[in-house]
Amino acid sequence: MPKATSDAAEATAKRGTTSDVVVVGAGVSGLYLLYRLRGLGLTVTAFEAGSDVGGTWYWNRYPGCRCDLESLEYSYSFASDLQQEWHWPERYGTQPEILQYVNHVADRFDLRRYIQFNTRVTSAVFDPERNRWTIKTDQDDTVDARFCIMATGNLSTPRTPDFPGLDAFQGEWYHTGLWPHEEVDFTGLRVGVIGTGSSGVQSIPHIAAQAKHLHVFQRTANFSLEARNAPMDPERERQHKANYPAHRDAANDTPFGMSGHPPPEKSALEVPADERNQIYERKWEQGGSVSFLFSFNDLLTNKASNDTASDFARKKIRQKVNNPEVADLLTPTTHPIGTKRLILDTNYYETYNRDNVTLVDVKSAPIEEITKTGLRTAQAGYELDAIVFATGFDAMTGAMLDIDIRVEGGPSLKEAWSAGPRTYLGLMIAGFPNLFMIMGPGSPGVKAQMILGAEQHTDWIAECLQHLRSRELSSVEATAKAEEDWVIHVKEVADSTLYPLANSWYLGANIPGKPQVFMPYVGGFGPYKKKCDEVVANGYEGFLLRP
Ligand code: NA7
Repeated sequence: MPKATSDAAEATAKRGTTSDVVVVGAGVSGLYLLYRLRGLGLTVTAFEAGSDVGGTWYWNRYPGCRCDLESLEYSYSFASDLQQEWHWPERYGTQPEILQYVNHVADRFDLRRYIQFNTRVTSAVFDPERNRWTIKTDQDDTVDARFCIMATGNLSTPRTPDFPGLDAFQGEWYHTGLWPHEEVDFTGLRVGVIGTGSSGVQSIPHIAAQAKHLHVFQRTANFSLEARNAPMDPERERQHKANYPAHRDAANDTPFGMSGHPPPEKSALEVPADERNQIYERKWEQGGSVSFLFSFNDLLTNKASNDTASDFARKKIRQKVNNPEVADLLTPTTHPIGTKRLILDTNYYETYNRDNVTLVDVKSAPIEEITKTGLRTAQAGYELDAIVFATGFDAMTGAMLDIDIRVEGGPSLKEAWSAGPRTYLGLMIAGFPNLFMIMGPGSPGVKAQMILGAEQHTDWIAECLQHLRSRELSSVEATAKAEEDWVIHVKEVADSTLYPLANSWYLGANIPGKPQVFMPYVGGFGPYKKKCDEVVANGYEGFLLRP
């Protein structure tokens, strides 16, 4: 692995220097920002809490961790040579492969030199007199910058529920989102996994294969489809690469930012049951969540249509799980399919047919405490040598709210967002000039292919900074009216879908006390991108540009 920390960047920041831009985070968004903004001749300082690049792919090292979007899509489009030369060995990238790719990008474009690693930004304060941000870190750096860009990620603040007793637990415990860099060996151990979202579902088959016994503590049964991962088909790769620009263009015009899935034209209720099931069966065989949800055009907007897809997926679960009581528990009943992140798995349900795996329902009998030797639910005690928290993240707002962001003499971001996040386009916040977000709440964010989203936001910001520079303007800020209208629009669009029917992290429902506001924009990546482009064409409509 190349040397992570750039001495030059560290020395520069410690001096209390100035920079045109400070970027917070060196995941896939932060790296492209560095590439793009350095290309404009701007000085950029980036801070990263981890010891290396990668963001999500740096932190989430749990066994079985893999992207749920196909690698040929989930990759950067900005450099033609890069996308032609990089070979993805499998249909879906594993965490180590994606991390290797992100490292390759950092080296190939010589981006490490601008990043100070092992450094967490603690505050960002804007001085309206000087139109500049002062950014401070936990390593005593102070940087004075014209612009601050939060590339802090949507799922980057891991959350461990505050069960009493964890401090006294005598075994080892882990969070999937903060996994150790060294391999964790569960051989011969009694292990408990808490949580059955993507991280739990991906890791459970791997942990079960090692552990002496695995208890899975499930609160909500989720829908999971077979990923049907496989080695990359060379012909598929050749064809995709031969048409890469067309694939990327097409992706820009789709709801999820993914090419190769023609939008369905029919409602699920327009076709007879036999034909409908054949379509689901075909999509099921293909694998992949976008493909399945694109079986019909109303699966995420019409409950009766969705019921047909949900029932199909429920039947599949029952076919795979031998014990009918366990199958019952694993069958989702609380939300329509697709309204929580649809999971892709390999051998998840089959894992419950193993003798060394026990499913525990912690909805009917919640976990009450972690004991010295395991945990106790309202019903029983469990002896465990290791506990894995696959309990998710303070999504979309957690990382930004962990930083003390404020304007001198004005409210802090915490105050501005006390009733839930408010943004214009998920790019800027009224009252916080020259502060940008990459895929903030109110943008498609997690609901689209994230690398495409990162590129689209970065390109938009880069153009905006160029616009300011060419007109000798020094600040840009979302107007309160534009923000208010956008917040209303994001809510209206969400309310026209089935998404709000699920207690999901899209809504903040997984964090006790978090305001429940539907955070991603679900009007589709294509329409969202068009809106961002129109705003520019109309002279930065909804933004105040100041000399
Ligand atoms: P998720 O999807 O938020 O899943 C977290 C899981 O942990 C979920 O099953 C939760 O149940 C469960 N959980 C959380 N708190 C508790 C408590 N207190 N007791 C029992 N169970 C609990 O996080 P992931 O890391 O799996 O995935 C996040 C995203 O990463 C994923 O959507 C992909 O986009 C990639 P709940 O459903 O809240 O009842």
